[in-house]
Amino acid sequence: MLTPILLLLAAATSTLAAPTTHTDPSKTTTSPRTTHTVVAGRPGLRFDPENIVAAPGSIIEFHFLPANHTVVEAAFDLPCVPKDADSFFGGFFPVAKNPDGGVAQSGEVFQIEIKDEKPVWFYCAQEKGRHCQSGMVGVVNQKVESGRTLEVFRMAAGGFEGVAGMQGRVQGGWRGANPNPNGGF
Ligand SMILES: [Cu+2]
Repeated sequence: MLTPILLLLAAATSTLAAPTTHTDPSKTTTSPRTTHTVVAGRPGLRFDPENIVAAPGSIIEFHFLPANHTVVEAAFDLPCVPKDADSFFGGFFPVAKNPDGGVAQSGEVFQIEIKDEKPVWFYCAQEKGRHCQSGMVGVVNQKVESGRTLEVFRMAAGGFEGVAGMQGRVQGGWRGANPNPNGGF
């Protein structure tokens, strides 16, 4: 009578263990770390997704569509200016529209690493069209229970006077050739 019980236990154990080894190949690149793709410039002046949950150690990879977007780190209380002198800034990414009507994106991406579980706020510093005020903002790891949410940040951005980039210096991340041209598309 003992043997069937042991077999059942073995079967149950292997079933439980299986999900822990599962990885989603669509969320990885050549790096073993998780990479979250964010597309800047979908119609409506948005980052997509704009509300990201990312574990420490993972990478956020920004892809850029026409016309000329960027990404800058902000503080929650000042939505459309750099957080400080060390804010990440990807530079601007001018991209021409695809004459065939298909999706065009920059040949370069900007990656940041998520170092801890603190919220990371960001915006587009394109002044033509007032992208930040128009709602082109986003967050990694917002804490909803704190009341400091993406919607509050977006509302503050809408009434913010002025917008600033980082004067052409790319910093706080890696900008280079797009390793994942189909990411997010
Ligand atoms: Cu923009």
